[in-house]
Amino acid sequence: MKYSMILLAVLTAFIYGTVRLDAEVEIALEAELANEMVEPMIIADDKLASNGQFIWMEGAPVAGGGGVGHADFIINIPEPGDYALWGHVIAWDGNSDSFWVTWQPADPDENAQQTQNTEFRWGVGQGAAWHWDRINHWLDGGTFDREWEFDKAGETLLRIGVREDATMIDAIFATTNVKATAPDQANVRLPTDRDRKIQIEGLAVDAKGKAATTWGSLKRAYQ
Ligand SMILES: [Ca+2]
Ligand SMILES: [Ca+2]
Repeated sequence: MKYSMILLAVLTAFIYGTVRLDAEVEIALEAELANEMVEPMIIADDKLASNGQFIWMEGAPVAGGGGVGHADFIINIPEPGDYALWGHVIAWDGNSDSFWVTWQPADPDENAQQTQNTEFRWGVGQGAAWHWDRINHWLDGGTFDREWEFDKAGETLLRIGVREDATMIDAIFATTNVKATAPDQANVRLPTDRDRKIQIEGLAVDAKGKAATTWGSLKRAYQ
């Protein structure tokens, strides 16, 4: 009896330790594999981008412009919890360094391009080469990293909306590591072949097992 208790304690510690090691959910997405895109958000080529492509509203840096078009991503999160997002981006200057970001159902079904709600305004870290930037909200009183709380596992809808043209996004990384403020700490990665396969096929596989998907009206309209 005593030994079995010890064994149970050791096993529990082992399992707990193993679970803790694998605790963070990490999902890597290609921007250009969005479930739906609305122009003038479009796909463009760049040899230096992951998978050779990125998305943007085409435009000249320095100049203004933007405010219309978006990309939608259905992200199937495997467990409830708090999530952070990182974007692999280029932002040339102060006129080309922002997007609107909503992630339902943690965020409401709100069209930030219409409401101009700064809660959903992402001030993208500037840089003329591809780099990671944690998605923040750029409030009038300062810029703060965002976190999204989901009550249950399942489908979520991430929308990246154009705010300023010429801002470029190549890839997105979602993680339950909300503490990390630097890309290395967050273990960010560009999508692998496997990530892309999951992104392309995941929805179809899931849809077979369900009567309807929450955002079933979304199609891969641009393909
Ligand atoms: Ca611009
Ligand atoms: Ca890409």
